Amino acid sequence: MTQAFSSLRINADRMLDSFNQLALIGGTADSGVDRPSFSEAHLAARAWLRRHIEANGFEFRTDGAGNHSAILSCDDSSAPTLILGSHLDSVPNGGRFDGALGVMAALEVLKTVRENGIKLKVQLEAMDFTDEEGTLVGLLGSAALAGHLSKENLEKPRGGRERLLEGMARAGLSDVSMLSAARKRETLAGYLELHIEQGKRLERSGTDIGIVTAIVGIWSYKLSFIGKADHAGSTTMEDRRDASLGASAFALAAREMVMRDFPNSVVNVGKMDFVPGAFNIVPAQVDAALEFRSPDDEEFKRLDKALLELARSEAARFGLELQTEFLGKHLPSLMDADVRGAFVDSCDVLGLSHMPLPSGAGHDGQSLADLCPVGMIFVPSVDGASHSPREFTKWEDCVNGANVLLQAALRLGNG
Ligand code: HGY
Ligand code: MN
Ligand code: MN
Repeated sequence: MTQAFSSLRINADRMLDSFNQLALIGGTADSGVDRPSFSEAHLAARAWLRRHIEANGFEFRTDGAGNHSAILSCDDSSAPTLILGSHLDSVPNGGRFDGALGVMAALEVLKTVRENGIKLKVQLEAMDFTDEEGTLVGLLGSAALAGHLSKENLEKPRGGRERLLEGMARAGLSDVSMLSAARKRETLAGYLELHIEQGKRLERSGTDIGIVTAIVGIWSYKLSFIGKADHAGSTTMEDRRDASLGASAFALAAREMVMRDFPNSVVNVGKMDFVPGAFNIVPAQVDAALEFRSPDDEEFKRLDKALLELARSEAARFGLELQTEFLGKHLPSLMDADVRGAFVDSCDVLGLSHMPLPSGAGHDGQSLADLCPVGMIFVPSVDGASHSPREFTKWEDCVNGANVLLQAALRLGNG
């Protein structure tokens, strides 16, 4: 059956049209998007998606986590579901391809399968997962669907409990609904995602498609360096307990330590909030958003210990107190070998070059990897840019990725 459909292709113009419509929602002047989870722009994008799904004659579904999906049922109502998807939420002032391309390509696959009257042995579901980016929690919708979400995750989210409650209220969701979204593993046939690479390896090697081998794990903390507010003019330099010094020294030292001792890992201090935060007050407190990533569980434990020890020593160096708050973790996960094989076969049928790639970015697939077979493909990012309005992928590469997604879905959906 799949051989018969090897010449099938998605409708590139139709996908471009829906992609461009979506990119306007929360679009920024420099052709990026600003759609943080449950912001007005993100809610507008979700509403647009629902209208688009229903206008195209698909059954629309949503769950207690606010995941939105289009359903293309097969003849056997008891058959499991193959989910294709990604996410519509973005980082603040991000790019228009991260997540959105995967959702539009997933929908385009359902449209192409239906209009060609193809009968698979699985239900197909095109999915937009809630809060993939972690503005609120991170991989929120996929973790909820997988049954991995805990009350703790919701009580201590990395975006702050207040923001999460406000966001959920805007979307008509709650802790209770979030925790009700889990699906049974036997209902899932697998999960496939097309995503931009967000790095330079495909572009540098001139390769069309990256076939993801593994997705890194991600741990998050809030580190509070606590000193003493004082007059910025009349307090001598020796007398200051300046919280900014500990936070800044930690950020520099963490980078050096990871580059020296943890070559497979990365560390990021993505935000520092100064309190009280004024020109003429010695900073009393600096809250730092610490995130670190590794492909290896064992390395995480060593890295976690080393970073916290470093934070304590840098705080002590400047006479500061240190408070740490653990804000969750996502485990590293391996992609499924059979799914990777289906992607390889699909690239070969399409005459597209491909290479195996580990993912330094987190993705919803890592929530589902212990529940069902999961696989991802990447398409090249120009200059590796992402999480920035500079994010760009050539449309022919987007179309290549969507065709590989289609061919793999036909292979895996045909049992
Ligand atoms: O942060 C990430 O790795 C992904 O873009 N959510
Ligand atoms: Mn993404
Ligand atoms: Mn992202």
